[in-house]
Amino acid sequence: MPMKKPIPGIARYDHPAGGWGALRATAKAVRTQMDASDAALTLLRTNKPAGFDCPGCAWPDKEHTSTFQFCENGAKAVTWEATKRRVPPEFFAEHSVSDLLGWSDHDLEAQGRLTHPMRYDAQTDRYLPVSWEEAHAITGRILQAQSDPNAVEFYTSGRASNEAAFLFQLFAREYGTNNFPDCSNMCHEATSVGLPHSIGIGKGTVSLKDFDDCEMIIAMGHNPGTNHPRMMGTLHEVARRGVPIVVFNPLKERALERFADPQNPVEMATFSGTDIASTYHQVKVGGDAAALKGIMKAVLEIEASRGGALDQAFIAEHTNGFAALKADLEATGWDAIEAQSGLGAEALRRVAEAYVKSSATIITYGMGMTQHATGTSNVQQMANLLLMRGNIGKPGAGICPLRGHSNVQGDRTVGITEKPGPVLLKRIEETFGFTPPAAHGHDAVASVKAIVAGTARVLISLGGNLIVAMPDREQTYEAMKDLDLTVSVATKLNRSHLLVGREALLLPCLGRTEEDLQNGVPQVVTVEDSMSMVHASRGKLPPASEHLRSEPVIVAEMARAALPATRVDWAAMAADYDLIRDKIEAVFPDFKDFNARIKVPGGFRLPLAPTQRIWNTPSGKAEFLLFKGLAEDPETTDPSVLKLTTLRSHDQYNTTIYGLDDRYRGVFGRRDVVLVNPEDLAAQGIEPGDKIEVETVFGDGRTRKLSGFTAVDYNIARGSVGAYYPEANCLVPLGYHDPDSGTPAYKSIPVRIRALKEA
Ligand SMILES: Nc1nc2c(c(=O)[nH]1)N[C@H]1C(S)=C(S)[C@@H](COP(=O)(O)OP(=O)(O)OC[C@H]3O[C@@H](n4cnc5c(=O)[nH]c(N)nc54)[C@H](O)[C@@H]3O)O[C@H]1N2
Ligand SMILES: Nc1nc2c(c(=O)[nH]1)N[C@H]1C(S)=C(S)[C@@H](COP(=O)(O)OP(=O)(O)OC[C@H]3O[C@@H](n4cnc5c(=O)[nH]c(N)nc54)[C@H](O)[C@@H]3O)O[C@H]1N2
Ligand SMILES: [Mo]
Repeated sequence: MPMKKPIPGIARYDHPAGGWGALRATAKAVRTQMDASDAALTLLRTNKPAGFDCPGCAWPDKEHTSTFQFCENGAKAVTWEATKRRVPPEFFAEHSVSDLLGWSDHDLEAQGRLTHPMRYDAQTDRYLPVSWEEAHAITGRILQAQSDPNAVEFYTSGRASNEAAFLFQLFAREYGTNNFPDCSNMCHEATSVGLPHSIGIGKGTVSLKDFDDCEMIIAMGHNPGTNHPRMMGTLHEVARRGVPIVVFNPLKERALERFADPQNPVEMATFSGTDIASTYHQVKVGGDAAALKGIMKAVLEIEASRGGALDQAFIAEHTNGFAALKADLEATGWDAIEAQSGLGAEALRRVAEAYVKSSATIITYGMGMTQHATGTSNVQQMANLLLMRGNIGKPGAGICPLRGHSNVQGDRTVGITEKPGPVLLKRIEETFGFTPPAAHGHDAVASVKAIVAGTARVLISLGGNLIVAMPDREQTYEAMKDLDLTVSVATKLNRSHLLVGREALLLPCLGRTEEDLQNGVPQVVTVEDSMSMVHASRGKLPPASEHLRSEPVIVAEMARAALPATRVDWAAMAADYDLIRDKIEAVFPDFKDFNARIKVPGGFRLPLAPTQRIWNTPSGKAEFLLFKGLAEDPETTDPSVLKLTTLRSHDQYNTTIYGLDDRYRGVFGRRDVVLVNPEDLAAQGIEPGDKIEVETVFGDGRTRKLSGFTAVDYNIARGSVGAYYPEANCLVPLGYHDPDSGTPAYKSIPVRIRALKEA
């Protein structure tokens, strides 16, 4: 066999994930990459309950002690915020906005923390310092000048605390709009929209305790070794109990194969690890619905042949729609299931055998399931499978979406929703004495479409990097220039801040790690994790600059400036966050005794009716919901069309790029790669290491290309290719999204690849 030519930066990673590699990487990141402040280092070293909620992920904390020392990506998230580096006004004096637009995402954020409020000056093409008062006066003036409140978009990124998010939605609603584009719209909206129809609530139903009691886990479309590192401790324990963990993922993700727990002295001393997945199914990108339908069909076969596979009593008492599901599954052929999922009928039947043996199963899932044109139905198919055996509302069982940002779930809970229901509107009116708008507003896709169409005039962003996170930047970058105003509340500089409107304000805020004093009194904020636990978070570190203000204060001051006739006592709430929480409780009764209950370490759990087998659906029952056919994307008979999925590397947090390695996938020092199955490479006449062009096949008359990336032969399902987000976002059409949840189909874009001719 001819020797394979090496590809620069591409190697194999054969060690277990975690282990010494993670400890070494943590040490390196903290010391060199991040330039962490001394105070942050002390905090990480002590490994005591840190007081603030880790901004890294939304997985709950077991004893409520954040063990950053052992969580590589938690430590990175903290030190990235608690860096010594600063971006003062002198930085902006030196670099024009046009210059900075030429920098990489990594370089922009790596400059450090923003220190002063800044205002864009078109004459010099620079951000210049501005006082807080003047900045808010500009916002106030421009908002008051709008003839239609629906021309303003209020974007929330999921790091915002409950308190900041609650004030933000109050501001927007008193101003007169429900335009709430939200990072959730790019993330778990399919869960928020899909699960209420199935089980009556748009959230997960399991608690950490259920992982102690479960007899099987089905893990679909998530990569916890990188994105939910604290979950690895849980999976490691479950695997060591001998519980089957069945994985569905087009890529072989190292941490799902084998993991060494840095807190396990034996594994560390012996350089060993634990197998996590009991079986690993490399489903095709966009083949999960077919795989789920296959498993359900096989459960029905078992029921027909020997009985005992279905929980008949549960189905009869608690559900609707089973007969229709059964008829649909019986009418679905195995050949089609195999073709669409890329998995064999026998493999899916084995999953069904294991599933009917388990009396308590949890399904965990992430973006691999939601970011599809059928994201909402995909989520509902997982609920169907669970309902067949009564796996909701009993110990050790349930559905477990892995949320993204550390408070994305909480932001939704406290009112960030573009489609407010009558109860929410009534309670806001009763509590604050103004009538909030009832008409539905914009989600993320609708807001970006409105920016492109020119009907949106103002974008106010509470954190995040909206325009880089969203699809189709060729259209959106240009459209931003025409806005009357962009306001960005942020900790660090990113590209969205450089896409300035006619007026642009960059407002630096405290991060979660930093002490928040109001009138000398330390304030706490609250967050809700993936398992509906609400708890307090209290920053400890000294603020990065004396000019920073907290997010609740910034929102309250903006609101006061924009709403001269306001009914809300913004100043009082900004001075004492207990008062914000009193109002949250008044609007959302589930937060009863809010201030008292967050004093208990670990906080409290919001009520989850399905855990009591109470179904808040119109029928009062859980619903089996059909997925029509098997295809998640428009069907094509052209074998040269592949499905591109966009991925996070191990060294990034969404659009924040910490570094250029993706250690577990064996990619080092670069991100300009496209991961392709070797047979697909051969079929297209491409050699591993060739420079290629990727082109979207969408048929809306636009050309979307990514050129010059290197093809890497990779262990990925046939017909599927992978590339990193956000680089690949230029290939995602803004118009290609789940119609129910508005989630862009970031995880299955039809593309063609071809080798570029050597120049
Ligand atoms: N360190 C770190 N932590 C993070 C983040 C981060 O960027 N960095 N981001 C946070 C946020 S906002 C979120 S939403 C979460 C994201 O956490 P994840 O949901 O884990 O997100 P992704 O990395 O996008 O990829 C998910 C996995 O889906 C697989 N996949 C891709 N396409 C398909 C498919 O069609 N079917 C199936 N079954 N699998 C597929 C990919 O191979 C990958 O393993 O993590 C949060 N935590
Ligand atoms: N192709 C593709 N695109 C995707 C995805 C994908 O998988 N593939 N994933 C989608 C998902 S799941 C998500 S959640 C979105 C993420 O979209 P966003 O949430 O909009 O993006 P982030 O990259 O998390 O935002 C990073 C910025 O947040 C700011 N920031 C950090 N901490 C704080 C803070 O404490 N307060 C404030 N005010 N600002 C802060 C910093 O300025 C930083 O630059 O991207 C989506 N886009
Ligand atoms: Mo997310």
